[in-house]
Amino acid sequence: MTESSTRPRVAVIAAYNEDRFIGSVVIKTRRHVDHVIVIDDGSTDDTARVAEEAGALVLRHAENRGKAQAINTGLNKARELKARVTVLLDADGQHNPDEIPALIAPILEGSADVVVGSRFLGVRSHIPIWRIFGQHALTLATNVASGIMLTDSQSGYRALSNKALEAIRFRPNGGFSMESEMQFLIQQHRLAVEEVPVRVVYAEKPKRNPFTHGLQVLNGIITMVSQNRPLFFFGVPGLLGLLSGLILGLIVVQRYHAYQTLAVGYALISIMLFIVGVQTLFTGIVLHSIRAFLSDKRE
Ligand SMILES: Nc1nc2c(ncn2[C@@H]2O[C@H](COP(=O)(O)OP(=O)(O)OP(=O)(O)O)[C@@H](O)[C@H]2O)c(=O)[nH]1
Ligand SMILES: [Mg+2]
Repeated sequence: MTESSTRPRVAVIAAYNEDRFIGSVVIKTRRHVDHVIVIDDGSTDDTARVAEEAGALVLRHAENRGKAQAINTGLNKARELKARVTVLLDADGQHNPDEIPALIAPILEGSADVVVGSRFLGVRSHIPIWRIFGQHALTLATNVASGIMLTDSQSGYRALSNKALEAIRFRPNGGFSMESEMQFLIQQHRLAVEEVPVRVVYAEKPKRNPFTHGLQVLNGIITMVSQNRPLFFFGVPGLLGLLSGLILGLIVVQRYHAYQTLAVGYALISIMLFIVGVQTLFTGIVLHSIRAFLSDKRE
């Protein structure tokens, strides 16, 4: 037997006030992995006790620190256990643990570092239409911003190889944009990603306002793209501003030749667009160089 095949399969479940579901989720998950780690994130109900009684290793945050921090705590433990494969799934029963074997297969076969359980790949779940719309909007934003194309950027059902486990650490204040953040980390660390179809259950009403939640994720994506891909974030609008300034300037010159009158207003707008465009583009180039310099120093 090779050393890697004896390493454990670990599941990491972030849970916040999920005592109604966590017991059955842990029991069903234990059928497919060697260790189930539940991070109780300052729940005010019986989540920790139920999870422990169901056979999970429970780590507790004294107060609520958000999903990203909870998953970081769980991944630290998975690293300590030298996990061969780490599965992330939700505590509220929306993910079916019996799909774990299919989810981890590409990792055990060595073809992927990250496997995302996609709700929009072949298998149809009963998902409310407004949710599908919101999910696709966030996926489009995440795909364009990160450069990694997935059909479901927001799925919390994922599996990580040992290499991905070493690379993935979420920003402490990432909150609910951690799924999008993982897509940036996949790009940054050149991890091989695959998607596997999963079926989800939305039996209950959403716990948080989906609109506010969507905006929080979008805010996270904007922060990440400005930090991780400054050339894209500043360069594209800068180039657009610069080009529209140039085009408007050419129109002003053409009209001056035709009518011998200077369209002063348009001329000023064209100069302003040009200057702002050049400045934004240079901001992108400078930040990109600083980022490249810092990452060279880190290596
Ligand atoms: N650690 C931690 N986990 C959380 C927190 N809020 C939610 N979770 C967990 O993260 C997972 C996903 O959260 P949900 O609230 O179900 O998010 P969702 O599935 O997008 O939305 P719903 O349709 O409302 O279920 C669940 O396992 C929750 O228990 C939190 O503040 N801290
Ligand atoms: Mg949920």
